[in-house]
Amino acid sequence: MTDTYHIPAQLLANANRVVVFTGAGVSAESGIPTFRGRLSGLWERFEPSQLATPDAFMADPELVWGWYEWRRTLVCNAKPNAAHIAIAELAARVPRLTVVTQNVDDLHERAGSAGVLHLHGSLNAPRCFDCGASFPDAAMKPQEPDAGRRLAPPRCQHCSGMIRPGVVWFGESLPEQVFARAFEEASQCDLLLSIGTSGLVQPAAQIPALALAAGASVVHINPENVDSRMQNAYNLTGAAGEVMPELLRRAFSGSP
Ligand code: BV8
Ligand code: ZN
Repeated sequence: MTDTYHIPAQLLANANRVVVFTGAGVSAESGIPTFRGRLSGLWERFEPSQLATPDAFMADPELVWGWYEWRRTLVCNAKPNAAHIAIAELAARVPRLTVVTQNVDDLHERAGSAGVLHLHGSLNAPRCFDCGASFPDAAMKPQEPDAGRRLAPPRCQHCSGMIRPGVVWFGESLPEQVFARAFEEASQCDLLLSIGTSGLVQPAAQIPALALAAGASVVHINPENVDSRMQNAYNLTGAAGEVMPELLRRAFSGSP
């Protein structure tokens, strides 16, 4: 039985510039539902187009705001898991580490990662739909988690516009600088760890392929097998909370 960790651990031990690219799967073991999980997909009860678009918010602000507040409450009550912690530890093990996430939770930061690039924004950065003024998080009181609870969004104290979640909705462009920086790091890295993503949402999904095309190796960490027939692409099949600590142990055991 080939030891699937052997090459990924060697690549990690010798890497200079590492990019960690995460999706909803890295937060699954913290109890945050993924988008397409068979059991608890966030979309189970709603279609993306029904909730994660500006039109959906304008059509039914209370449904959309209530759904995001439910998700924000889940995240407030959740804890970073072993994968988030291993990724934070990795920063001290390699010369250069960049964490790029599609997730809107702050579990990477709460595990100790710094400078996380949030391609799709954050649940903790609400802003006025009309004038864009940011809305202090403290003013938002997450309700007890209830996916279907309708909640009227707060109003902006500058222009009384509706406050919206600080996330990137479908049909909205990604934050320019963040996206450019993520692409830059992916095209310059030796190794990209792609953790817990189905790779369906564009343009974020291009990032692992960009790294491969630029000559990096890519390791997919996912309980489901990701198609890695490409040269220099590897699979570590399993839950991130188990695989990541094991990968670091194999790569750095014996080093101080
Ligand atoms: C844009 C924030 C243009 C909000 C999100 C073709 C057809 C139709 C539409 C399009 C198209 N190409 C592009 C588009 C548009 C669209 C798109 O990609 N649609 C998809 C559905 C096809 N893209 C956009 O609209 C983007 N903007 O293109 O703008 C433009 C240009 C100029 C000017 C104006 C506009 C914006 C996309 C951003 C959408 N916002 N999130 C919110 O969170 O509510 S997307 C959201 O879904 C996430 O952020 C993430 O990106 C995505 C979910 O994907 P994953 O993270 O991968 O999660 P998923 O559940 O799918 O998978 C989980 C994985 O984890 C699985 O593989 C599972 O096996 C694994 N897993 C489970 N447990 C574990 C695990 N892994 C490890 N350990 C475990 N324990
Ligand atoms: Zn305003």
